[in-house]
Amino acid sequence: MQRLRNFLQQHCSDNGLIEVIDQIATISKDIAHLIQLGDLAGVLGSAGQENVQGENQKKLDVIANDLLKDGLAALPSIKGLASEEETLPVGCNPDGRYLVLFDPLDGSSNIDINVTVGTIFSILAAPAELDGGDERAFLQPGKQQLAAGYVLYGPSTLLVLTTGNGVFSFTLDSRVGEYLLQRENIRVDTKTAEFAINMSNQRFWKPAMQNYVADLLRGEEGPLGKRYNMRWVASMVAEIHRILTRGGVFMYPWDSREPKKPGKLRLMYEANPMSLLMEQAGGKGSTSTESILSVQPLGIHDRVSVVIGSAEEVATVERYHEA
Ligand code: P6P
Repeated sequence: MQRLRNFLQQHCSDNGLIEVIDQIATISKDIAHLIQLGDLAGVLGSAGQENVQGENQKKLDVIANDLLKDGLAALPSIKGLASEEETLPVGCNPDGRYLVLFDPLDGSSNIDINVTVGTIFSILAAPAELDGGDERAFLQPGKQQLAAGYVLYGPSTLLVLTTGNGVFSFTLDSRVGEYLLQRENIRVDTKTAEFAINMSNQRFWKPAMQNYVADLLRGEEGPLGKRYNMRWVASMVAEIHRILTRGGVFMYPWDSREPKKPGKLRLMYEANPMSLLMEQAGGKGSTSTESILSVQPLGIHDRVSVVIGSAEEVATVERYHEA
C-alpha cells in the first residue's frame, strides 16, 4: 500500500503544498499518540482557561494547538497560521507561500469520554502583498482553498484529504508510523436516508428547518416518502467521515439561542474544509441558502449555518428554505 508522501509526489505538482500536508500528517501522529495514552499521559481534563470562542479549553486542545503551531511555523513555506484556539493569526515566515487554518481538536468535549475527535485543516495561498499575521490575508472564500482535510482519531487514525483532484483516505499504521493509502477518489452517495442534527435545539430553529426535520421524522407517511435514521456524535469530523463513507446529511443550522450569530460552527476552519472535501466527493456544502464555499469571510472566526452531505438531500433542505 502506497505511503502518503509517495502518493502526494505522484498526485500533486506543488512541492511546497506536499511539504505542508506532510508536516500536518507528521504532527498528527504525535497528537494521535497522546490521545491513545489519554490519562496515562495526563492530558485529559480541562486546561482551566477559555478560548476566543468563550469555550472551556481541554488540555489536549492546547497541546494539539501548540504542536501544530510550532510544527508548521518551522516550515519556511508557511507565511501565517490561524487556529480556533488563537484569537489572532500567527505571522510566520515573510517569504512563505501558504496560510494554514486549523481546528486542532474538533469535538474535544468527547475527549474525556473516549469518543472520536479530529483535527481539521485548510490551506490557502498567501497573498504576497499582506503579512502572514494580517487577518485580511486569510479572508478568502472557501473555493480558493488549495487543499483541505482532517485527521480522525478513532479506532483507526485516518487522514482524509483533497488537493482539488478528488478525495483520498489514508490509515495510520502505528507500527511503522506511516499513513498508507486506503481509498481513492471517494464518492459520496447522492441520496441518503440518514441525518445528523442536535435535536435538543429543535425549538430554537427557523420554521423552515423545523418543517424539514418534522418531515424527516414522518418517514414514509410524509412528503419525503422514506424512513430516515438519525445519528449525532457531537464531533463534526466523525459525522463528515461517516457521510463520506455511507452518505447522509449533517446540519448545524442557525438557532435563536445566539440570534446574532449565523450558527455555531466556524466557517474558515470547519465548514470550508469539510465543504471542499464533500464537494470534491460529489456532495454539497450549503448554508441552507447558498454554497458555503462562496461565502466571503469577514473575520477568521466567522461562524456559519451548515448543511453538508449527500447532494440531493442538501438540495432538499435548500428547497425548504426557499419556500
Ligand atoms: P453540540 C464540537 O464542539 C463541534 O464544534 C462539532 O464538532 C460538533 O458537530 C458540534 O460542535 C456539536 O455541538 O451543540 O451538539 O455540542
